[in-house]
Amino acid sequence: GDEKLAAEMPFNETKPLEYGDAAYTPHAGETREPPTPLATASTSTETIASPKLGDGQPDIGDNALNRPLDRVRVDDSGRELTTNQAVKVGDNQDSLKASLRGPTLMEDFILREKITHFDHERIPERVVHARGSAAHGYFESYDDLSAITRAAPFAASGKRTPVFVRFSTVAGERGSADTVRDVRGFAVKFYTDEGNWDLVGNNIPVFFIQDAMKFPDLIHSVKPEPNNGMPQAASAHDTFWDFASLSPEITHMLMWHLSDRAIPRSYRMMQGFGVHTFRLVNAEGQAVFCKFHWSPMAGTHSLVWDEAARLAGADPDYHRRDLWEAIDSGQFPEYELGLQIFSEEQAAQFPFDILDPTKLVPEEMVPVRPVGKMVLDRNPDNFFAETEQVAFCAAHVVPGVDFSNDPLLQGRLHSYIDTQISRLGGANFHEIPINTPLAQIHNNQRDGMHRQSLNRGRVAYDPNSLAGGCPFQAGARGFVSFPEPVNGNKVRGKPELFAEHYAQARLFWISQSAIEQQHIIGGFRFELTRVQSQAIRRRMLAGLVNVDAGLAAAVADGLGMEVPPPLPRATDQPPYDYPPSPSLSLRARPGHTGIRTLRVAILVALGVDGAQVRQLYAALLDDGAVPRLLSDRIGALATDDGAPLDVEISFETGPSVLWDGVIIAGAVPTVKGAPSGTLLHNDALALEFLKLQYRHDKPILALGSGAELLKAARIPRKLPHGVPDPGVIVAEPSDAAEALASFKAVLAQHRIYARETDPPRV
Ligand code: HDD
Repeated sequence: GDEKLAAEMPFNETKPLEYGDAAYTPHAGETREPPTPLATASTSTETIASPKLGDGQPDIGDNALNRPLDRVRVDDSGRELTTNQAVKVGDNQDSLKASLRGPTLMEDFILREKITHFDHERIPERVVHARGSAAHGYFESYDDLSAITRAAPFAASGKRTPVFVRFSTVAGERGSADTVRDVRGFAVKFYTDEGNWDLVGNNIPVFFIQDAMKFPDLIHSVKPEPNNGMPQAASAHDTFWDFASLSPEITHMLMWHLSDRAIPRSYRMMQGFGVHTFRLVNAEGQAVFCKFHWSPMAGTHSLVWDEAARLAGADPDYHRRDLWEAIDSGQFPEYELGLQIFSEEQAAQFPFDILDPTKLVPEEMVPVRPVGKMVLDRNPDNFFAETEQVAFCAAHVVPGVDFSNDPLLQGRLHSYIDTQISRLGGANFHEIPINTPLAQIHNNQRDGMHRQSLNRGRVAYDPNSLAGGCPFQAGARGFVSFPEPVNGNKVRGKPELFAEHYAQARLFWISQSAIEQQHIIGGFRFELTRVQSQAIRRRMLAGLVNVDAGLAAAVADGLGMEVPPPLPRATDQPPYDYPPSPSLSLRARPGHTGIRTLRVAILVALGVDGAQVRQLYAALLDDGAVPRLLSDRIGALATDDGAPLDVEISFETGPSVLWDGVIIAGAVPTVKGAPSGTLLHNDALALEFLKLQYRHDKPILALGSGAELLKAARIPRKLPHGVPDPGVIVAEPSDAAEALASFKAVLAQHRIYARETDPPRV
């Protein structure tokens, strides 16, 4: 009966059911065809003919929330100042007083409005990931993946879905430095045709803990200690390592956290991972397991620790600026999305549990299939409105993507929405423009703080007849949870394979290059040196013995300690012996962008060869690099050919850590007043600049008399084991073109790690 009725009498046209007694009650999972084809957000306009709402043709199909962000953009150019009630303000300098030297009047609503608004400008920062930077862009699917998933972004080859991406550090407060040692957040909001999908990941594919129950403890341990609020944005303190040394499940994550992954060169040069095992579901309801991988086209590159620490002072906004400038200059960051897809049966064979977020699926076991690319091509208009107010929620999925029972993920499904309510001041945070889906929102949720939408009509309940049953259930067109059978007793506990904590930590360790291993040892040494409690250091070393005896010995040596006996293992099962996985090394992804966006300092001074500097500068620009002229002070610099050079940055404002490579220009001592021979050799800042370029493994090109400055800075031309350093290039001005080519080749590799000794030579 109901179905026949629906077919004959379309909803929303005449509302035939409104006064009848055939009130329609949808059943769980029931689906009906909509009366008119589902139109897209931008074109749909439904006519409402109910006499109760008048006979106009309101645009009710066009959800005001979904119009482009233009509707909330404000441009003040050419406009007069107003209050928030749009009353024009004549004087924005002086408050209203009872005579010039008298008290300010309570009546001054303009002053009070301005101050009141100011008093409330801040919202609580995120409890984790407070410090972040974001950009708009799109995701483009390479293929039609509908055989695997019905998720809208993968529906067709070449299909584009808008995205907003926020990168972040975890532990630091909103104003903390970008380059601290930390995990980086990699959160992507896909505005799909079928609603918002948030893939809230990190730049490391595993996590510290196995169960959401422990998240508050983990975070309390790493955040500044609660008695004195120190240290800021650092894990190198007793409470974190106390927690770590008592939670052996953390071991695999620690190997990544102490590696160069935790000090990326740029948000543009790090991977991203969904971490958990997810499910992809196709239109037939068939499901596979999936791990999400983002890989940067610019390759994976990192800072070195000494550099990262100095950068925190030289430019606390280093990563934020890098992202902004790259997009601003049209060098759009790109990442390829890859999927590791596997079946229940495969999962059952793995030597680890796929529900355990401290384990990864080695690429040798399941290859990563590239399925699309993401391009970030637009900076936000307003940091607060977009980057700060964007609300990612691990529970935001669309039809075609589903969860697994990973107990960490399950807890996240609750936490994110909950935190937004306190952070963004109420349940309507989905109406903040940056959070609003492009797809239509239609439901019977109403009211609450800061409600924006003007839901029409008197019906805000379901089932109803007065609104013709609208909005009605979408049934199979809607989100249908994968019907995984569940059986068993309620328990608090873990599956047995969760108790094995070291095999994949060891896998990571043996997959690193020698220099990467040295950096991990250095990371442990630094952090544990900061730890004051001997007992914590000892417990930590005891855990490392279970990863690798050599690692434990090297860290113990750095701390002046004996290697303790190994920490007892939590399971009697022998750990699985993984072969090395080369893809776990940062070296596995050198990138395809050459020297684009890399920053090159050209050191100049009075007496420099002007024509040559101009040539070098132009050649680097041509390749998309960012050359800048540096000297002891800025401004015009006379040169031999009469045309002055414009020195852009001084050593004190542009210290070495801000540059990926350096060129020392040669002198031509024909300029009046110029010193003959070596330039800048009396400037300690210039010498320090070169030493740090060397210590941080960056390429150095010295032309002509520039070689003298290298000598003055005592830069060795040979690597520690005696062969020539490919990144210290010295050439006569006549060979400048060839030398520049060698310099660019080394620069594209970023660093000459073979230079490193412990302690450093320079
Ligand atoms: Fe989380 C923010 C990533 C575990 C609770 N998380 C947050 C952000 C990222 C991640 C990238 C910042 C989003 C943004 O830019 O706004 N979190 C992860 C990953 C995890 C993880 C990859 C493990 C695989 N998180 C995790 C757990 C819990 C939370 C287990 C709680 C049980 N995370 C939150 C939060 C935050 C958050 C408290 C703080 C601010 C926010 O959500 O919006 O809900």
